[in-house]
Amino acid sequence: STNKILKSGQVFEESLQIGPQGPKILKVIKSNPSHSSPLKRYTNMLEKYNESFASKSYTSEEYENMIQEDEAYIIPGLGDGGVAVELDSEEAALAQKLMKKEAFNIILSDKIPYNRKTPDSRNPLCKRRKYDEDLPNASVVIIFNNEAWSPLIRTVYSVINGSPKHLLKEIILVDDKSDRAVLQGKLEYYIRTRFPSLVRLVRLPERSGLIRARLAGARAATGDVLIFLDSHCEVVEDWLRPLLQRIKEKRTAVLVPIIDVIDDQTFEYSYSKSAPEFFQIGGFTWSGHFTWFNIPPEEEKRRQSPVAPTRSPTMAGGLFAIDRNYFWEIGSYDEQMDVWGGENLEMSFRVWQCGGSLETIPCSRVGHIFRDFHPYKFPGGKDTHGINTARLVEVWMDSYKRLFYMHRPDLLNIDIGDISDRKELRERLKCKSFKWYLENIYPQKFILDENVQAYGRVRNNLNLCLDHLQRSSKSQYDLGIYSCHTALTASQYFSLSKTGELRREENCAEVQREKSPPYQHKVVMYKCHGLRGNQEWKISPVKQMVNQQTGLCLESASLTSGSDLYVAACSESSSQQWHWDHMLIT
Ligand code: UD2
Ligand code: MN
Repeated sequence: STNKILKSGQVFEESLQIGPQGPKILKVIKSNPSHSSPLKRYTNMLEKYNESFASKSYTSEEYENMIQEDEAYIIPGLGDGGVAVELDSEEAALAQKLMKKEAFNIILSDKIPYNRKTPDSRNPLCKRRKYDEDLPNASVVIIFNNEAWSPLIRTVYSVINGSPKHLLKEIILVDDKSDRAVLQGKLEYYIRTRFPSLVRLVRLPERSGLIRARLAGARAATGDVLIFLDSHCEVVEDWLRPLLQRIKEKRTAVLVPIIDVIDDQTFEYSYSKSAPEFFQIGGFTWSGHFTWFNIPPEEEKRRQSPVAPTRSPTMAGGLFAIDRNYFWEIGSYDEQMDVWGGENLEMSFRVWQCGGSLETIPCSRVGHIFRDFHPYKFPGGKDTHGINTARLVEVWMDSYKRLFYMHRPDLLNIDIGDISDRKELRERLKCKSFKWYLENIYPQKFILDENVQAYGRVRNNLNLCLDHLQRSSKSQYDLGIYSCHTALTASQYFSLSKTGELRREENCAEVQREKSPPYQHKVVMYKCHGLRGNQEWKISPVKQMVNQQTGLCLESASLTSGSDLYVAACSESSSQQWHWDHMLIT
């Protein structure tokens, strides 16, 4: 499914990102012997999963007992320092079943202390940074819909324990109308007894989606700076001051911490121990998804220090800091976006195009549990990511929307609601064009049909076209041929760049010799390296596509639709002649 956010290091569509992984320390954990039947609790939880959503109220005493019972499962010291934990086999099997409902290991989460210590994942240079005494204070807004108990409570403890008292004005929990029983009276009781005054709970009268939930949190907030977090995060030492310091210096800077990965199975707090300076910044795909990419050399140079604010074209969306007044001035959010998805690119484009900046603050780090699916419902089963994205594309991307709709022609015939308010906002703020954004903020972004020699379908005389054959979600895949589609669609859309790359958005065609007889030369799509060599191609006068390193020609040796593509010794055969839909340079 493309309906999820990937962790830095995962492959999205055609983009391959490799994040160095720290060593894994596994600790096998037995059930807590002091407790009567730990397995029974989770078997019950699994069997009565639906019942746990029925709301029912209890007395304070009963809530207190439930909380004490939760605490009896906690194993002191477990997962401390962010080490990975493995459950014993019976519990692990049960955890796998619960994983299908919760999208993370809830049994383990329940056993790990709410206030476990996170490792110091920061660049050592961060310890030498100095911050002003006098910084703006923060309201931390944590929104949730049916979040499991222990990750939510751990997020709250982590923020409280990890932030200087005088800088944390309040924590605002926004319940986006969860129907889980534990998030009703028990949560209210917990907040009242465990953190009175500091934590406020805002309940939404109807399911509003994360965008409107964050707006409700922002309206309730009173601090100088808004910091939004997902409901399954843990902060790292001194995460807050670097964000506040930068906003003090630049009011229009919207900031993101480095987002570390909390493993959904082992709860390992993972980051690169060998390269603490390594992190990635945000990009996007023309299909409208967020991606990660490495800091380009120009930005490395501009920022001067590896711990200085690092400009990022987009943000993942869940974790960011913004001056509270600036949040409203710059257009807060598109209130008509539903449930999940798209708001992060909308805010990213808007902030840049309307005069602000988006920056990663390397000394601020926060861990997040990346889940493989959403453990909550999408009302009406709507593709909210698609619809929300179409809304932002219409408002912010000008004519570049053509590239989005090429991927999503289905969205051209769907009601995306009224966008006139957002267009007015863009007028009022006198925002710059998307072309300006691409040229100045994201010049690395490959534009499929601009500054290229040719683009479109690449067709031979048998009406077979180059085609990714639906293999493009892999980081590396064999290129194929398929009957040409009647319209230009994503799977057959190729470009020949100015530097001779035969490419798609992120991946370039290169030649690899097979390891077994008959040792043919296969055409493989691989991450573009920009160094020409095996990825350089030229169109010959007789319309061959010649690989510059091997001198071999693109050849549809097998004539059937759906087969792989090879290069072979160049000949004048018609199987080596390729016609591009659009030739810009002849
Ligand atoms: C990422 C972001 C997320 C959001 C999303 C794009 C990170 C780490 N996370 O997806 O914050 O920007 O991309 O839209 O960058 N929630 C509600 N109501 C809903 C749905 C969700 O309150 O109807 C809450 C949910 O409980 C969670 C937060 O919104 O706290 C984000 O949801 P998610 O964790 O499912 O999103 P994620 O991390 O996959
Ligand atoms: Mn999340």
